[in-house]
Amino acid sequence: MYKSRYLNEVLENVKAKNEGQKEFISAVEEFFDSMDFLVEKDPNIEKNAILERLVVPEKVITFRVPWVDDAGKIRVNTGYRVQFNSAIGPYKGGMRFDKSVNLSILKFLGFEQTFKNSLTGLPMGGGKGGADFDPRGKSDAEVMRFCQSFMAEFYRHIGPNTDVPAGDLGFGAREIGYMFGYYKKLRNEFTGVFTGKGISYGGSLGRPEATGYGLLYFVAEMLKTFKNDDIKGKKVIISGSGKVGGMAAQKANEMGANLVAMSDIDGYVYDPNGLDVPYICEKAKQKGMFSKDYAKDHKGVEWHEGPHGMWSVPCDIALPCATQGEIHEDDAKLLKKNGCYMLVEGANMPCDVEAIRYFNNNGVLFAPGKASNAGGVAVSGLEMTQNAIHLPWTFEEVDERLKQIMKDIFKKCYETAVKFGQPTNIALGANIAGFLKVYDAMLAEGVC
Ligand code: 2IT
Repeated sequence: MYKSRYLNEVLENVKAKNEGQKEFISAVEEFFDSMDFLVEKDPNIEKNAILERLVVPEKVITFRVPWVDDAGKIRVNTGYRVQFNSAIGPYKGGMRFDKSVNLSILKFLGFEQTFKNSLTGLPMGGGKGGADFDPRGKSDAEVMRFCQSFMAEFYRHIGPNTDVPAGDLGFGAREIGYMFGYYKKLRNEFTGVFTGKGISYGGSLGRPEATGYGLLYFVAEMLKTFKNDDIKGKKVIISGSGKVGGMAAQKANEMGANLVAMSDIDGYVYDPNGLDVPYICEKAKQKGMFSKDYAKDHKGVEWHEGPHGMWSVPCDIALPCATQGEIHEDDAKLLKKNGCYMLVEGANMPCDVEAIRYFNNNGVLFAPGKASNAGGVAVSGLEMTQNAIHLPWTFEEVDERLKQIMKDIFKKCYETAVKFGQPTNIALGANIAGFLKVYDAMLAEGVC
């Protein structure tokens, strides 16, 4: 229950209209926790039905994706794009290829993306898409045929000033290349309609590193502001050995952190003396997985089955970088009990709403992905700029801009949290600061 009658009414309606969509409802609830500090102070939000409009995607596109596998068998998947909000710029956000993909997950991600993109300060609206297609174990030819069939419908709905997709889980450089190539053919034009592209055809240096590096730049700001400290020697744990986790491990190591535990899909490894980070980064890059090999190749380090047990490991700072819904209230309690005083999200909503409430009420500094993992989409925005001016920037130039953007995002969140009398509540700061820009644009643009 919220203090505000308006919020309770809108949430009830969201629940009734989105029955069974638990990820989406949970994202709205988390956002409304923060809105409860704002809506009664500003009656224009209700008067203009801003929240009722914000919780409904502007457009949802669903389509059939038929394709032929290597054995000649015809297969069918479902393709999606949720074009959530375009008040401040063209729809922008990643594509996810995974068996678990459904409308609830994509709506939750698109909703989050709207505020994340707003926080970057760049002109990007929110969107998310993908398919219930698992590229793992598929040949390159199968993935290409799938991507081309997907694009045969998708090309109608995207464009550099309409909707600019990018990667997410299961959707990397290979998928982006095939999609971009087919878009170019169908449209007969070479435009920056995807970000995360290869360098040879318009990609940005620093994009693969951006989410993980940006996360650590954000952690540095948190430590400086709240603890007058830095990450040197701090015990850090990271979940997920994908693009985000791998790059986060690399940057944490470079900044002098002591990475004591890390997980992949199979399990996790823990070494209180610190893990061999170059080994992990190399293995993760080659195979996506590292933990079983790590335990074989490093004497005295045990492999633990299943990634979830890692939240019981003593640490100072936890960086969940795998996927949504990894950390529940019980895990949050265990983390706190074992000394964790800061949790910064690298994935999108790895903590559920109860875990977030627990952190905020129990003195564990918490930062939500929509602020702390915004480095990826921020550098996507920089890729769009480079495409528009037809000029590539150096890695150093991009990295410097990324650092500044992450500092600015933290500052916006922190100053907003302070303004609302909750100086350590970065989730509140992120939600309100991200919201205010979108709200302002929606008011200016009228009812549309
Ligand atoms: O969750 C995210 O911010 C992304 N998957 C990146 C989106 C993008 O457009 O680069």
